[in-house]
Amino acid sequence: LFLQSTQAEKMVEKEGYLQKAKIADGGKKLRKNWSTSWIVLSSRKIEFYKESKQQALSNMKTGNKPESVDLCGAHIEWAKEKSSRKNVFQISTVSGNEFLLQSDIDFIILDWFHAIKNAIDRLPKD
Ligand code: I3S
Repeated sequence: LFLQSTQAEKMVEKEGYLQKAKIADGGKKLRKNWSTSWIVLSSRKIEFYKESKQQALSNMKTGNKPESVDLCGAHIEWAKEKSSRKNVFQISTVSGNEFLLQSDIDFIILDWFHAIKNAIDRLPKD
């Protein structure tokens, strides 16, 4: 069986740098550790790259994979109480992964929040 993702699935909707902290993996709490991540949103997933975009692109050739987050059934909400930082929201996946994303710049975090929320709302819930 030959599987091919559709053009729509591959299309990048938004990309850029944000502060990221993964706080749970498969339902297990993790120690919060903020770092800059290059983030790529497409219709049904978000990819987190640890490196700069340039570094990530060159790593792709060597098969280095980013962390991929399935947005089907995911939740997004503002998470003021989860950090002393301003402008923090949380994404929680069906698989029990939780991520905090943050930017000091209001319009940047608002744009990201709405872009991710729209992507989630367009997807089937399961
Ligand atoms: O929610 P917490 O535990 O106060 O989060 C802080 C810690 O993760 C801290 O690292 P240590 O666990 O090594 O102390 C980070 O450096 C802080 O940035 C975290 O707090 P903020 O409020 O920045 O999310």
